[in-house]
Amino acid sequence: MKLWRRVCLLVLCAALLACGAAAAFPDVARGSWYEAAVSEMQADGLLTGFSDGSFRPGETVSAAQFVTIAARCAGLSPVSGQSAHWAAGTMEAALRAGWYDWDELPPTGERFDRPIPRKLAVKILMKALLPDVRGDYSTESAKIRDFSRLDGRYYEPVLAAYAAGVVVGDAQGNFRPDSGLSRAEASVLLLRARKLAGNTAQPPAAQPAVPAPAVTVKGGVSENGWLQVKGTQLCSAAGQPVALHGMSSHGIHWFGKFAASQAIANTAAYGANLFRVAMYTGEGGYLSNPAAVKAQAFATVDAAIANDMYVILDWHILSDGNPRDHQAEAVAFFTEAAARYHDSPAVLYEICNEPNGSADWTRDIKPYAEAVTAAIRAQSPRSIVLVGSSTWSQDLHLAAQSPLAAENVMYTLHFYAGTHGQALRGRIDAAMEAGLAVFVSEWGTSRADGSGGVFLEEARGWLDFLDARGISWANWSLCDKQETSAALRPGAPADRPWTQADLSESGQFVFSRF
Ligand code: DCB
Repeated sequence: MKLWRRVCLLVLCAALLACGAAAAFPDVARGSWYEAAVSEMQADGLLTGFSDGSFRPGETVSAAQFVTIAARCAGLSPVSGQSAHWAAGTMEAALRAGWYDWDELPPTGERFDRPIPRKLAVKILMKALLPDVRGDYSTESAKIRDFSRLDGRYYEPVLAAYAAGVVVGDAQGNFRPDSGLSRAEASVLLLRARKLAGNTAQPPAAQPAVPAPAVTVKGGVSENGWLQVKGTQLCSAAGQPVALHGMSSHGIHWFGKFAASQAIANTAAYGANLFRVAMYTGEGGYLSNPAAVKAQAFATVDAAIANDMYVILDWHILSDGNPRDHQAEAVAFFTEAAARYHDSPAVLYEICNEPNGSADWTRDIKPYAEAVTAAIRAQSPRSIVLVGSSTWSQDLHLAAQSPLAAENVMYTLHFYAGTHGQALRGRIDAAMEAGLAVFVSEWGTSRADGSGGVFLEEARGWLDFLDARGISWANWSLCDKQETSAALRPGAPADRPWTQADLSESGQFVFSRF
């Protein structure tokens, strides 16, 4: 070959490589459970993301998106479609290939942009990639705690998917056939199926390479409705176990801009279904300036509701360590709040952030909690009430010895990964054993003073522990303060969506766990 031809060829190769190596999606968190799957699929040209360069891992995948990616994985080419929808050709090809029936996704397209239910997604991916796998009815159905909710039409593909190890269920062992799935989950599932399909030497029951997402996005208020406590578990109105994951604000009277609509919407976009409104009572907060701080707290609650999130209204006692000192103010405040939100299933009431100092469970906190819970229930009988304990909400064992005689009450445990470990986890297990429902309404990746570290290994251990128990959590805190627990880097904007570069080391880790 002549030299100039070789040079041209080299230049051409370099150009092709440059095009092939697409930039990583800025909203795919490094180290997250889905990162490896998304990058591999992206590298293979199976995922393209949105025109603004984002991948939107927490967004619910639509039927058209799911079928399109499955078609790419299976090498199915589009034919001419029956509607003007962007995916009509691929949908028609999938329909003809028998991946789904016309009544499941009518070719007229009206359901193409709706969330695809998990049962249908699994049917499609099994038909597309692993059509010969079968699962034994009694072996596989025993693995699925909510098998009775699955319509018989989907038995075959779902049992096959469990047998192949493509689907493993959530932390409670549920399949949730009628829920949607996130784009991140869809990528992980499709990649697993694709790998199994391409490697017949691998035994079908092999462990999936990427760990299953534990309880993460479990839908917002419109999906789950009025929450209820059943035994020790927080459940949806329909009685399904639910986990809420989200951020706590810092003190709203200090960091109000990160407790306003755009910041809350940004957090929801990463997959959070919970926001905690930390309304300090002392330190210049509500007790110093009730009208303004209350108005701000309600505006924050409203913004969270507008994003379909559950929202904790937190009476953030801290320097005022004994809740009994301001019981009358708390009763008045929660009476007004519960009257205002009595018809909203979104609002949970955290009535004393962290009692400390000499505050005593039996003498102070329990009677306070009884009075405030009664005031809330007089306005809003079904609302969930979260109760703290002494030693900055670490004395769960004392609450367990003498819990409140009321339904839909949960007990908070707060931890900081650089300070607290096995001893507090042991208290959670003992409290659950005693029948208490536990809610981690505040935790940090730092030490207990909000700085130091970050302690991501410890935090990972803690979250895995919580996930395995279906325990909900809110992370401290959504602000750009110069402290390691802050989820945003100093100077991060509050008036536009965030990129990875706006998130601190803690924020990147925490957001990847929504
Ligand atoms: C809790 C509080 C929360 C506090 C964080 C981190 O307090 F609920 O308000 O947040 O944990 O300490 C910090 C902020 C700082 C701020 C400071 C005072 O991050 O920016 O300056 O509040 O408003 C705890 C929790 C546990 C323990 C101690 C505290 N503990 N504490 O285990 O010793 O002392 O505030």
